[in-house]
Amino acid sequence: MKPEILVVDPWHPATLEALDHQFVTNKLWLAADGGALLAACAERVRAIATSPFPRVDASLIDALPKLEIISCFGVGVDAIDLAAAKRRNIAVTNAPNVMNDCVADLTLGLIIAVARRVCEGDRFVRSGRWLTGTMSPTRKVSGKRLGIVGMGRIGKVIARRAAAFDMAIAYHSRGRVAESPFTYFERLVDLAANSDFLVVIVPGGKETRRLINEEVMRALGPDGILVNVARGSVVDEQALVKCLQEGALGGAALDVFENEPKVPEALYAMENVVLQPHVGSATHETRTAMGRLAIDNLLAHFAGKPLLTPVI
Ligand code: 8YV
Repeated sequence: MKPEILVVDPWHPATLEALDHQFVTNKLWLAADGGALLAACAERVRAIATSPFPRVDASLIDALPKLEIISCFGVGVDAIDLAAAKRRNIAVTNAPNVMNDCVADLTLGLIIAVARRVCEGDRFVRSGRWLTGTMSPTRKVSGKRLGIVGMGRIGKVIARRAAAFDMAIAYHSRGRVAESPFTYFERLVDLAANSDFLVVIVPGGKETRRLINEEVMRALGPDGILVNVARGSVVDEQALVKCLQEGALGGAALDVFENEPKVPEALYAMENVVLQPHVGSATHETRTAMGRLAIDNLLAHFAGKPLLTPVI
């Protein structure tokens, strides 16, 4: 008999198909009455399949008495109440590593896009403005100072790519990373003051909430560029808007926002800002690999084998 699971939100389509094949699936986001669906399947559901976006809180976990495992289609588990899961001895898995390349690729793309004003150049051509003028010069990327906030799995891959652009790389992390060849700044504000680009790639959650505050942005300065590919919660969005409006910060490239998919409207009109709809991992190749890993964790659990990528 196939195990019965609750799928909270729509995963990548091919992965959803594979889930349907391997499990009896209850799709919460499709239910007109979510509460009724939960009540109907609660006694049978042994796993939750979720992504980093919907909240898997204590009330959802506690509504499922037979729950054994939560598998997350993504690396960030800040939306899952890990303490509630732990209390019931429920396993939680995520999908790390397989997205490192794509998130790092997009990060370098965003650095170039914002510094070289790639999106603005595209708008310049499409609107016919090139016919009557030339775009003003932009800013060089190669050889500049890159500050990385979070020298974890993805931070390291970003650094590798940036090294090919002859960038001077420094970082701030919870602690110095053993054997890292890059300059370590104990204080984030000092890293910001010594960076042309500041890339944010730390996990979300309480510990990193609004880590990038007004002081950090002012230290980065009027020529500095902030790139956030982590979580919207890590940046104080109001302070960001204010610093950009005042010219205290030179520009920003943002793949994530505090209240996704809502983006502060003030950012829409700023030419020195590049906006993306949280697509760091959103390539066919990476989403397929993430789906495989998320499903393999479920299959390992139900086969009584060790989990591939356990969080707790
Ligand atoms: C999402 C992400 O997983 O992995 C994360 O933490 O934020 C993304 O890669 C992805 O958008 C699918 O929900």
